[in-house]
Amino acid sequence: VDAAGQQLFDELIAQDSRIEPRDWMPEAYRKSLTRQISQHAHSEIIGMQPEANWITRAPSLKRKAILMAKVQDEAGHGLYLYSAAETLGTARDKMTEDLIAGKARYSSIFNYPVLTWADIGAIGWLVDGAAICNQVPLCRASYGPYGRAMVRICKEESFHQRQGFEILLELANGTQAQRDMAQDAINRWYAPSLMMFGPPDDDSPNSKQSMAWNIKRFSNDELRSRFVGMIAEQVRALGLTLPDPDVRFNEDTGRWEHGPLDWEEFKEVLAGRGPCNAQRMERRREAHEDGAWVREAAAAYADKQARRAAT
Ligand code: FAQ
Repeated sequence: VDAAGQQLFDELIAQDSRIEPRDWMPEAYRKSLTRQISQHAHSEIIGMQPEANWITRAPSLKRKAILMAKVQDEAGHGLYLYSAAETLGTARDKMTEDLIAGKARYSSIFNYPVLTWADIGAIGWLVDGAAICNQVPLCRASYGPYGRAMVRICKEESFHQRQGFEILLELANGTQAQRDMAQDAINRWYAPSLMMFGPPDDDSPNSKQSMAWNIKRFSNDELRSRFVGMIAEQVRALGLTLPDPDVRFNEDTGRWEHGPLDWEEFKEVLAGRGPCNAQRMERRREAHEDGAWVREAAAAYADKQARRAAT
């Protein structure tokens, strides 16, 4: 341990200042951040799949263009986050290898199937909504490159959320069949979106240390409760309902409450046994193999440029 480095690090954290890549930092801080940021990057990249599958089936040219732009935004977020993670010393190739090998985590939410067009609305509204709730506080994360990346990402996510809400609003104002389709999508995406915030506080091994390091600012349950309050209000504008009779604002605690979640299902999904885990991983591996020639060509080009510059 570098005693002077540790002291400076502790002071910066105590002042709620930022740690930058050049600064000394404890190995455990570096490791935990690399873990969280790389998982976040993988989620953005795997998260492209459920929506990309619907680009050809979007109901109009305008909807296709909007959905394509959203999926491209997710790719951008992924690349941005891999770059942030790389500043901690792990190469992007290594992170990708870990993902391909099935050794790395990505968000549980992307292992659920997207069955109808209304699901694209529900994903935008609920999944991007949960992402924003979780990520706005991360804009103040103590690690500079991560916090700064979050600022831009949150701006784009807000736009995605509006996009999803607007799809649901149009369906909610449509025929009975369209309203039913929207309600069904909300029913299926509600619980998985609440699980995006991670396990309950008493079962969240990383929270305490991450909060002490000013990476996380709120606990998993606190953020989940905020999100429930947000969607409980918004669902009324849709004239639809949340599939949870226990949602209520508790005047005494000042917090929103929800019914029990199936944490066994969450564990199954994390263990790789969710409805779409195998398909998502297979598709990601295929894309990696199919893209090999692009990486080789880019490397050959960089080599050529370097050789030219040297002569
Ligand atoms: N899925 O001790 P904690 C998006 C793991 S948004 C899978 O509470 P922590 C946008 C956790 O990693 C989605 N694994 O952990 C988009 C840990 O495992 P480990 C991505 C989960 O880190 C929208 C273990 O459980 N967002 O992509 C999940 O303190 C539409 C114990 O948990 C982020 O990644 C889960 N839901 O808190 C894209 C946000 N929850 O590593 C496309 C940044 C927990 O010890 C389309 N991340 N685990 O083996 C975070 O805020 C945190 O990492 C949490 C978890 C809150 C996810």
